Amino acid sequence: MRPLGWISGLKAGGLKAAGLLALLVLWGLCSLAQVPASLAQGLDQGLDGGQGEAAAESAEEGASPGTSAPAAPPAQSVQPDGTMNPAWTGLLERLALEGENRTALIPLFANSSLVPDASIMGRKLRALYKSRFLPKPEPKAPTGKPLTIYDTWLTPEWAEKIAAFKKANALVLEEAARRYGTSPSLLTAIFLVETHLGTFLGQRPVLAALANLAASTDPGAMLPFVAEYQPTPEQLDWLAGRQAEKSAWALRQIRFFLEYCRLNGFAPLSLPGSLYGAFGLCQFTPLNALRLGVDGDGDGRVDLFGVADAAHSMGRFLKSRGWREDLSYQAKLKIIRQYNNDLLYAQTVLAVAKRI
Ligand SMILES: [Ca+2]
Repeated sequence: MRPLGWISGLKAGGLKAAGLLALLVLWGLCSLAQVPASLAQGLDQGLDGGQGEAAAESAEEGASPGTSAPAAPPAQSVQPDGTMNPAWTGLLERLALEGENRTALIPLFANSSLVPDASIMGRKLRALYKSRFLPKPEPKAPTGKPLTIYDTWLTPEWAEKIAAFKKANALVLEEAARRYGTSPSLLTAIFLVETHLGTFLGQRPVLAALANLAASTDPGAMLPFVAEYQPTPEQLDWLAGRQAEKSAWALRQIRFFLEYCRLNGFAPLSLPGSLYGAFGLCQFTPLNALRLGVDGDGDGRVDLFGVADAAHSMGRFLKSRGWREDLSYQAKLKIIRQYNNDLLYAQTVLAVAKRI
């Protein structure tokens, strides 16, 4: 469930927006019995509000190629002197305090694809500031009329791509839909809006996004991102509090992500994700990948970049929230908004699902 994709997709369609998401539970390879006790406790603590964090994408994200397999991230050579950037030192200490093996993490964090980037937290805080303290502009179509859905996806070009996707994946979509009481069209609509049917999976490693969020603990470093709004001291205090929350959230997500990779045989730096560390066709947070991930194709691992596993996992989320095809429009809207709270997002998913 983020959003990497959908905001960026809207940007690609010439529109701007901000979005949110949310999810839960556990199965298949990812049973609690396989998860270390300290992590299992975190998994047990209810809804991952962070799905929304992951979904609040920046329109500054660009597209990356990819289909059912993860796109390879950019250069991953070890830094020239073979050492870890000091920007990660504090983060590794915190991860060690949480039970991670610091020595084992050093080679990972010495990888040059983990580039320190203050703008990841900075953009997040700027979006939060605007949402909290500035009037929210009403999304409008190019005609100037208020939007009721994002019609970016209802073009002949996308209709052709959607039809091809549904045809190519008909069996797995139908199986997942039958198992979880949803429809191939709804699953396809979510994949479309989230990641352009898996062709827009993120530009940086999941770990790079999460590491930068987690390592961002200095409020002073965030000032350049909100200075133009001339925040008051009280507003800056509020932002510092949010920054601390996001950092702690990202630290937990790093642990969930490393566990997801361990359980499913992925190299942590091989998986691309969104600006906020969501990944796969439906843009699950690492926590939700652990809790909801399903090995839909029975190959022994949960690969959320594959259509079968993503479809089953997404279906599982929908079923967990009470989805039935015979629900009213409003009831369906409510469930989709539990995945991504943005109203236009939910309206768009349902509108697309109805038409395809
Ligand atoms: Ca699988």
